Formats: sequence, C-alpha cells, structure tokens
Amino acid sequence: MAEWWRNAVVYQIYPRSFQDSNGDGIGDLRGIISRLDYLAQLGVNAIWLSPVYKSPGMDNGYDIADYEAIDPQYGTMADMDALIAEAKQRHIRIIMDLVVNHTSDQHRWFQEARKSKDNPYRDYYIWRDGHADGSVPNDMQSTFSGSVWQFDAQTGQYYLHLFSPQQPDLNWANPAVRQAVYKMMNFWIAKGIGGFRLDVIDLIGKEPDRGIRENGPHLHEYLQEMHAATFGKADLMTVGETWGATPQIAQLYSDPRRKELSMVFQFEAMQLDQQPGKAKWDLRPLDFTELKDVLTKWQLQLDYKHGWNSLFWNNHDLPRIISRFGDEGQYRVQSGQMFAILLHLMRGTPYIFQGEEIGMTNCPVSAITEVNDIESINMYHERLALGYSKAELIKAINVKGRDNARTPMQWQNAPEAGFTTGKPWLHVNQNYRTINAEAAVADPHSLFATYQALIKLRHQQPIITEGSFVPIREVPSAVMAFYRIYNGLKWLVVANLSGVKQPINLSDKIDQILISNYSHVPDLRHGELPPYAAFAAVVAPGANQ
Ligand code: TEU
Ligand code: CA
Repeated sequence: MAEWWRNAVVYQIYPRSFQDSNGDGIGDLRGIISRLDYLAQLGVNAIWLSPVYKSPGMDNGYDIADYEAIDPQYGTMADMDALIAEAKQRHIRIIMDLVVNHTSDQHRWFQEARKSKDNPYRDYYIWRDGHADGSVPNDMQSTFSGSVWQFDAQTGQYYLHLFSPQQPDLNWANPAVRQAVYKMMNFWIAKGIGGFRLDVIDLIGKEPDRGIRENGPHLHEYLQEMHAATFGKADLMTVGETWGATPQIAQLYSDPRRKELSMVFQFEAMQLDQQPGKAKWDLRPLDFTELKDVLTKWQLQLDYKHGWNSLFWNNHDLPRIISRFGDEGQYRVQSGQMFAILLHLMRGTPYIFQGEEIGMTNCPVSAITEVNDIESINMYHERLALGYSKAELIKAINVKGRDNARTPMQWQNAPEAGFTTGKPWLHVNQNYRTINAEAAVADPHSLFATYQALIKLRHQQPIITEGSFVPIREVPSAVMAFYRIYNGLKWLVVANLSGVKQPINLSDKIDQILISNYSHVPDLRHGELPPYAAFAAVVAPGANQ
C-alpha cells in the first residue's frame, strides 16, 4: 500500500484566523501563501483548508452559497490557484473541505427550491408537511439547538436542517443532487488539489422520517458511487468526518477494497470529558485510563491491511488540547510535547491544527457578547431559558466552546500577534507575547522543534507508518506505553499523561533515544517519569526478558 498519505502529516488551516494580508482583520488566501515557508519548515505534506468558498458566513464558511467561487473576504479564484501552485512547489498538497451534507440557504439551489413545490430544485432538499395542527413533522433536534425543521411560509412546508436554519440539508436520495456534487468535486480535482475532507459525511444517508441521522442505510453506497465518479482514479487523500464511527464502522469507510475513503476522523476520545449520553457542554473530568483504553482500542481494532486511522487532538471545533487534557500553566510545553510524541508515534495519519505546534491555549471570555460561534451562542440562549445560570454556561463555553480554537494564529510578539494590521474578527489570546511562532521557531527545545522532529522521523522511519502496535499493560494507569515493531526492529514509546510523577518498571534495554521531552530518560527498571514526560527509544535486540 504505497499511497502518499499513509506517511504524510496534514496541517489544518482555519483561514479566517491564520494570516490577514490586507488589514481587514480576516485571514485570507494571500496570507496563507505568505506563510507557506513556515509550513515547509515544519515539514508537513498537506494542508486541510477549512472552507473558503462563497458564503454568508453564518457558520464561518460551513454554509456554502457557491462551491465553485471563492468568498471575496478570502480572495479570488486566482489567489486559490496561486495557493495550489505555490504549495505544490513546496511539496505540499491542498485538501479542500467538502461540505455537502447541507448548503447555505443562499445557495442558488435552495433559492430555487423554496420558490414552489414543483420547482426543478425542490427535491434537492428535504421538505415535509407539518402535522394537521401545524406543528413540526417530528421532534428531531438540531446540533445547533432547536428543531431540525424550519417552516417556509412561501410553500407552507418545513425543510430539514441538522445544523442552523441557514444550513438546509441536501437530499442525497435524489440522484441529481449526487451528480451535481460529483461534478463540482471534479471541478476541484481538475485544479490539482490533493484531496477532500468530507464534512459530517456520516449524515448524508439520513432518513428523518425514521429518525435516522447518522450511518443511514445508503451511506456507503453513496460513497462508493462518489469514489467511482470522482477521486477514484486520482492520487487523492480523502478523510471523512464521522462523529459516530466505531472501529468496525471506520473499517467500512477505509477498507481499500470497498473503494470509499482513505480514512475517517472519529471522536471517541474527544467525548470522554462529557457526561455519557449528554451534550458536550455537560462536563466531566477526564479519566486517564479511559483515554488510554480508547486510543489503544482504535490502534488494535482497525485492521491495517484493510483500513486506516487518522490521529488528532485538535481541530476548529475542539478546545485546545493543552488546556483540555494537559497543563496550560507550568507544564504547557512539556504536556504539549507529550501529546505530540504520543500521537505522532501511533499508527495512522496525524493532523496538526494551526497553533497546536506552538502550544496555543484556550482563550476564556467573561460574557456572551465576546462569543462569535453560532453553536455556543445558541446553546447559551437555549439553556438560559431552561434555567441554567450565566456563570455555569460561560464556564462550559470556556471549557468546550469552538472559539477556543479559532482565536487568531499567534505569529510574533507584536500588536494583534502579527495576525493583522487591523482589528481582528475575533480577539487575540493575550498570551501571544510569550506564545508565538517566532519565539518557538527560534528555540531548539520548543514544541515546534518537537513537531518538526516527529515529522522528520515519520518520513525517515517506515516503522512509524507500517509497524505493528503492541500495548504494554504493566504500567500505572496514568502512563501509556507501547511498542512499535517492524522488520525485527522494536521501538518503545512511553508517556506520562499526568502532572504527577509516575513509577516505571520495564525490563527492556534501550539502544538509542529517538525523542524525549526531558533531557534525561529515567531508568526503565526502577525509574520515575516526571510530570508529562514522554520519550521514544529503540529497544536493544534480544534484551527483553
Ligand atoms: O462539524 C460537525 C459537527 O457535528 C459539529 O457541529 C460538532 O458536533 C460540534 O462542532 C462539536 O463542537 C462540522 C464542522 O467541522 C463544523 O465546523 C460545522 O459547524 C458543522 O460540521 C456544520 O457544517
Ligand atoms: Ca484579509
């Protein structure tokens, strides 16, 4: 299996917050181009670009009004072509965000569809009559609060929106919708892009009349059809966003014999700090054993001959990992390095979200007026009406809100962190004076240096991509340790997930340290791992037992 993406590292850019080039306070394509050398220095192989298409911006671009046009706030199609070309010169591929579960209500298809019941585009969306008393067709709830059904007075019917009312769901059961999407995908493939990240792709097979939202009965059929009609013949990487995947489901998507996707994002570990069966806002402390068990389960249960994992801690929807599961104070760098070493030495394709490589942290707010994200704002008002207190809601937003990941990239110790010469669309985290790319790049012991080393290691050592994963069970609950084994070579990876010292007692002998976030690696037999310590080492042959 020689596909390029198996030993690639992908960097996610949230364009709005990456680099502004014209002082309007909004990141743009020219800004990204100006930072490509930084990404080349980091060593990444691909950029997953969050949406830059024409959009009214209700959900920061995840509400698309025209899939084949660039939104003027991000630049022009010529800028987009330049980005693809400039990236290619640096051996970096551009992965486009494909948001086809829904469009914007400003998309021409929807504008047509809502005109009349017999409009040719009517069936591009999902319309239902209300009950005799006028009430909604059923009680399904939107991810962004409230009913999934929005009444449209013009034709007297409801349309389905799993997200905001400005994001009507496409009707994938309609072959014309599917063909229109494939045509659009081929438009982008012809431009020389490197692949697609498929937004909430597990929802396209929804059957609202049966209450089915994810993993609908025709989902995989649609993906196989898409594969054949679009990226199947090209050398592209595809990654589906699938909140509801189990390892068995992930296998269905990523088994090359089934001709669907390269891999999926699954979020099991990302749901460990919420109360089971409740919303992400219903907080619960992380249990290290659970985190370890989930990571291990995915490594062991996906059959690598016939499937592939993605690996990530962060994205534009998630709080920053250092603030979330690590320590944003005293051990900010060490905990960030521990998460990096742990993740990048597992099997699968790793993703880095902008700012993760310099250890950016959450950015708390004190009132709802400081919040931009539609999900947080809607939840706040919904729960306020249910009797929750403002203080507990702001707390939940500070722990889990999506703006945490979306504050502007911190480039240097300069006004607005060097992100813009104007007023940024979202506040800059004031810790930019110490946490910024310029400082990180200059420091050989920085988190940036760790990411750089890990990426280089992956590119040089096939054991990281190909080696088997063997968990080590005889370690304290806050320690995760495993071997990677390949062609007679054996690596040991050890990570202290906690902020307290942990004993270690392993019988291996170390030949060579590959990477470590402390200057000394403890004695394996009777040693002690300092807070958040992590290292990888080559195990001396035959020295075990
Ligand atoms: O996210 C999918 C999704 O379900 C999110 O709403 C998720 O539940 C939530 O953000 C967790 O905090 C994708 C995109 O990544 C997200 O940015 C979009 O808002 C959403 O789809 C709609 O397109
Ligand atoms: Ca701009």
